Amino acid sequence: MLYSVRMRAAQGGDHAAGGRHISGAERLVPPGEAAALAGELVERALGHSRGRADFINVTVEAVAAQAVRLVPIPAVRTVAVADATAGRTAALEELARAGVSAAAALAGMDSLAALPDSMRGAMILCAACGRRLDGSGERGIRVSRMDAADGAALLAALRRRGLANDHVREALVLAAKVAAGPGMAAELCWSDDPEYTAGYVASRRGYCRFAHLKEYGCPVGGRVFFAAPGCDVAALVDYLERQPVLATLANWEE
Ligand code: WAQ
Ligand code: MG
Repeated sequence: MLYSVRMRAAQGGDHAAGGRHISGAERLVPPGEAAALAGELVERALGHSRGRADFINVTVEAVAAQAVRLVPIPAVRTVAVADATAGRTAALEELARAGVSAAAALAGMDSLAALPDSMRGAMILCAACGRRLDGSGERGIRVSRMDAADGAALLAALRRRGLANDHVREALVLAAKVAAGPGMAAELCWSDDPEYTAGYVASRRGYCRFAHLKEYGCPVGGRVFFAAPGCDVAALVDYLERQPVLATLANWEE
């Protein structure tokens, strides 16, 4: 038995009542780790650089071990870019290589860049025409019920690459789950933490990092999932929100 432990924090009340998104986290742990983790996530929410949370929701929910699916953590590449403008140009090129049309890639980039503030979840766009496919509005689709299969091994592997920080670890696990989704073509992401400018494009080509996808100090980040044309959006959303997933390093070369 595993427990899904998830936290979402907002300022100005519950997200559902219009509160501003501050922080969120998703983990999948053995019962013995759930209580300490819940406390850790509350602490994280209270100390977040996006601002002081006045609403924190922690959910702890059992997940049947036999329901868990294993997915591979994508290989990581880092593209050196001088600033956010260069990073976004390079990210558009990577999206094209992943099979996203130029129009859709630009629509995704523009949707993130135009957000007045960060959403709690992600937008799903058609990888061919760029149209928004999910009906979740300003909330976005929240990917949930995932973790690294072996957190210590992932941390060690990231350390060897000089990438051992929470942002990379959590983003890799999320990207692993998303990339394995039915009908998924690619993902575009940059952080909503004002001091963290990096972002990535993930696809079956791997996890391609860019040191800068936004300006330093900007509190607006987000995620766009590009779905292949003809994708069953309801099945994809159900997978993203509900399918328990552990991400493994199986395909990583050392
Ligand atoms: N499901 C869907 N969308 C999410 C989720 C989730 N579980 N978690 C975050 N988001 C969305 C939401 O709109 C956030 O505002 C946005 O993504 C950014 O989230 O290789 O730190 O947790 O150096 O701030 C990427 C680069 C860091 C890491 C990403 O994202 C690297 C990051 P954050
Ligand atoms: Mg953040």
